[in-house]
Amino acid sequence: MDEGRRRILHVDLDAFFAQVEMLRRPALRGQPVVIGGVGDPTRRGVVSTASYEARRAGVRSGMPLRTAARLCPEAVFLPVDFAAYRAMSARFKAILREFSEVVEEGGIDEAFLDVSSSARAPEEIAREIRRRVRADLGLTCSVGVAWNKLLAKIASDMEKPDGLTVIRAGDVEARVWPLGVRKLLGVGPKTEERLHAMGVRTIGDLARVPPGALAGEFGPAHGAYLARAARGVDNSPLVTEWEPKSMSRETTFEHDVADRDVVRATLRELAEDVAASLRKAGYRARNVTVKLRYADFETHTRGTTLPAGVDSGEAIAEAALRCLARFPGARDVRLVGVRAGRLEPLGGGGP
Ligand code: TTP
Ligand code: MG
Repeated sequence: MDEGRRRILHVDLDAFFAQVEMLRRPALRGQPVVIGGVGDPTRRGVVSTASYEARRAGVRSGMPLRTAARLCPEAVFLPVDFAAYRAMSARFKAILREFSEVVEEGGIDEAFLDVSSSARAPEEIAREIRRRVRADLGLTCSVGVAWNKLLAKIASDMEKPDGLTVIRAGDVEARVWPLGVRKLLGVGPKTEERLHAMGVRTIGDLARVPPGALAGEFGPAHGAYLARAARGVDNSPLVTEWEPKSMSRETTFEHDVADRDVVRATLRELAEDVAASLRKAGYRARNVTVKLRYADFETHTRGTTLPAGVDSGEAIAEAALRCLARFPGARDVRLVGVRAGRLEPLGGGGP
């Protein structure tokens, strides 16, 4: 490895909720297991996660439980037990903190560690973390090692489950460029769609687009970010305090939009993304706010407070659509955003 002195690890538990359930029910090991909602595929709810056996049948996080049952009828369905996952997450994070003082908690089952100041090789630290997580918690994780967060996160995903992947200087072209653009931090479904429309499918394709063209398409800040990210360049520091106040998504339309049906459909998609982030981090939101920026850049928000915390795309979309109805109509919209606020942690602390 090279590119300066930074040594960053990204550690991510494999099929986290499913592994916790398998610890309690060893008979489930090796079986297709789907965690989500109340654990009944005939009732409403989406897949939180699925064991790798169920993934082989096409089951994915975020799809309706009903769809999962159709794809994988033999799967065992279980309800989400957030208190158990949160307790396991705390033990996992405590292990990681033994290996570095600089830890960024990326979510319930993942973290970045800066091990630059350690005398030991980062691969060796990664191996020991994997041993400890297995011995103390009975869980497998995947670890990525690189010289920045962007590449460490890509690396941890490359050989899942139970993988250890090191990206070294000179590896970016051969190992990162063939991957789809969606693997880059900050490339969501909207950006991916726009890149596909430009004929850019892999990270390598993106690296070959002149940075000026990306700035023209995505604006100077995001364009420059994409150009650097495609080359594996990322100097962002670890963020060591992590307690979110809100989670939000927004998108700028390629052309200003007058049609409220288009704005509504976009709000629904953004609400789904926000809801997935909430569920992943283990929060419910008591407040939903919609932001509209008009063609003349004037920006307004409308928010609503909910009687109880929500974390489903449907509930957030419904609140967002009620907010949308309170904006004066008939103006061209340039940007739309959804924010979930007043977050309440699940399973401890919250209701
Ligand atoms: P991930 O790390 O994205 O997924 P995973 O650990 O289940 O599988 P892997 O890392 O091996 O690909 O998310 C961690 C947990 O967060 C996951 O077990 C369940 C929860 N989660 C949701 O509840 N909803 C979601 O949409 C996602 C992506 C995750
Ligand atoms: Mg995981």
